[in-house]
Amino acid sequence: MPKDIIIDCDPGHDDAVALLLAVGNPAVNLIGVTTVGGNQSLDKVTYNARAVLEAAGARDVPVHAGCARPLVRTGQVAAAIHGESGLDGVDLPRPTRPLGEQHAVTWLIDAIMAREPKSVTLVPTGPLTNIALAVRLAPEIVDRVREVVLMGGAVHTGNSSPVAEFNIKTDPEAAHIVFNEAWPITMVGLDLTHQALCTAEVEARIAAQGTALSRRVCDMMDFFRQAYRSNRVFADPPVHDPCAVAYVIDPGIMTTRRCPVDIELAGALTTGMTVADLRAPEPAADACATQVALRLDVDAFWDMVVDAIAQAGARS
Ligand SMILES: [Ca+2]
Repeated sequence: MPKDIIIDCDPGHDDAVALLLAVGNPAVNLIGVTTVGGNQSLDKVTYNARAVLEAAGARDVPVHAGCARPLVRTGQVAAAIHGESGLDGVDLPRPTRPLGEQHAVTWLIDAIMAREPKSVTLVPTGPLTNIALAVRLAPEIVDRVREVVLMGGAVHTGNSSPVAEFNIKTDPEAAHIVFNEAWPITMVGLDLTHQALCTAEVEARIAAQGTALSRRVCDMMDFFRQAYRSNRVFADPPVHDPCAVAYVIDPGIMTTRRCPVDIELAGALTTGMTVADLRAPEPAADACATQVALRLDVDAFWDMVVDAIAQAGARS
């Protein structure tokens, strides 16, 4: 049985690849997509999510727009990395499926509560605003969700600041809420995603598929590579968000370490840091609900992503 997942995202070049991995891999069933202001404004990322699904031939997947800004702070978009549109460098088809009318937060709650307990996995790949509001509005979802597998945070590094990752730094109060609930959380952070580099070799494998979708993915990756070369010390772009989907598909694709994680809210230099306590030996699963992802099987990851783009490209 494929696992039911909901991707809560802010596309975003790497969010787009996360959507394609979910659409093209038979081990997961993408029951819906929710959007949140992050990499760009809510309107832009919501349009991008719908356009990516259109390009992937996934017109049956509902999209609901959520929160336009963080709970407390002023949002800051990542235009240097993702461009003015949030998904610069690629020409995508216009979405044909209308945007869902319901707010993402109430849709998330309804979708979780309407299904069997422990059947829905939440995969947030943007700021955690929607998830935090959902859990405050309907705390009963904590016990109903199978697990939360999120892209965000980092144990040993940062990108939005020296020690904080963009999704968490954008809405640290929301992250604080989400990380302090009792549901199982796997934090797929920068320690891992910086290993998921889209090299020229990987891109050549995608290009060789020769579909309209594969050409669009290559356009996206070309822009993303240039953005990372211009703004960061990367020769190839780290494709963060599909790593979280990959963990849901096959947890064996990465090495994880169970440890307490909390979110810094009041640091002079460290606000938005995911403070992971690695001092003690690894706790048992029943003693600690959070784990952090550390090592990626890079070859297996790209095999999975390349194959999903081929599957989605063949049907679109
Ligand atoms: Ca994202």
